[in-house]
Amino acid sequence: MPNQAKNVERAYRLAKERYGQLGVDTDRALKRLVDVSISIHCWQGDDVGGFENAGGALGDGLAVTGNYPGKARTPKQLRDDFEKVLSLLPGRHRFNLHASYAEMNGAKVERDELSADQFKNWIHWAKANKIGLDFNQTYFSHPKVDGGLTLTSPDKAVRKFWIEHGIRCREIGAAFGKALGKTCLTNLWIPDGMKDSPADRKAPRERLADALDEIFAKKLDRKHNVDSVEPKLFGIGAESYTPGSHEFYLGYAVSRGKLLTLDAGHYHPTEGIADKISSVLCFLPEIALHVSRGVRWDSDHVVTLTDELQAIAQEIVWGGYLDRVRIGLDYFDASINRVAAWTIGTRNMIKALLMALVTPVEILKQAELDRDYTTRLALMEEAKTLPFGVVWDFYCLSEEVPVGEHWLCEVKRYEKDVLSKRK
Ligand code: RNT
Ligand code: ZN
Repeated sequence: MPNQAKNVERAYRLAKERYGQLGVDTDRALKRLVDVSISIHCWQGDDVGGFENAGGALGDGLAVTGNYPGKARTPKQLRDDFEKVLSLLPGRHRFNLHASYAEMNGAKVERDELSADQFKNWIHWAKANKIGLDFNQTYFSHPKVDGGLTLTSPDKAVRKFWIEHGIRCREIGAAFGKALGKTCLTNLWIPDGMKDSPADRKAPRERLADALDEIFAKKLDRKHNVDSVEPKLFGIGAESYTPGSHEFYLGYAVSRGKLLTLDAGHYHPTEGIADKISSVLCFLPEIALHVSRGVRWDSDHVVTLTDELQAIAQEIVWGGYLDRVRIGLDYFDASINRVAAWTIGTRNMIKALLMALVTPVEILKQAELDRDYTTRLALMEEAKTLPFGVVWDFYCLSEEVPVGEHWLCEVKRYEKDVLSKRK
């Protein structure tokens, strides 16, 4: 190990010099990066199961495939697994909970009656680990989902139940923010849609807008909680119509002062979210992201270091938007070790941000202003083979987390000692 550290440091000195020739200060890039918190989704740890009822198949537009052993079955196990993940990540990150991760402690509380009481262990744990919490209403995996409909249901009683749930969750979010001194993002996504062509596209959208207005009626201190709405194109069983579409929620967010959550899997298969970032940030002070990887559809594969991921990171960094984009992850793969799935995806997100931070973008932007598109393209391509990996290794070393593939040994050991013993 000491040898490895020495080598990484030596390589870093050379890399720093190389980047310096292009006007990039790698030390400064790392200082910026360490302040970026990724909101890591709890649901990778247990296949979006939650703790309201034991097990329970998913549905309502969501599908998890795979049965790798060792998934977290209790809140304590999920917390232990996530602590393991945190120990493998440079930087300080957040945990993103869903309402279905409430802890009932023997007294079942319905979703329209939830309060911070059911989340006190989460708050306590977050405080002890000095991490922030984010939150989500859970509008799926529940008997009150009315044939795939929640806030858009024509049944008033169904809508009322889910409106109340929305209200309760915002209050829980505010309690998180207040207790932890870190603003909570409460993100609202509903599965509502139609399998086949609807006769009325208008009424469900009008019902949704009204329901949202009721949910958001109470003003909360923006220091404690901010709200976001998450559009989608289609889901399994909702292939023909989604009332909560991109245009719907963009209009809603702009007119009501809400954040918009761009999920990388929620658009047409060849449509990325990177180009949407600077567009919507012309009109919204802040947005949220669900960084994901769709393979042929919104399949929520583990985030890998794709061109799309790099494009997202470039837009955030090169646009100077690091303070206006709440970066969150959203994927779930049950076919591999779940602690590894979390670690791979999050390390990739951080890597992509670092890559963007050490690109000589000022030179690229100047070439563009000079209409010298030849230089822009040439340098963009050369930048791809700069010694980025060395800077990444040095970052992990200085953050005292495993360098390179060494994190995998720790996950394998954890699997052997802990995960494989779970029944
Ligand atoms: C579904 C949305 C939503 C969920 C989570 C579990 O398509 O992306 O964000 O994945 O709420
Ligand atoms: Zn999402």
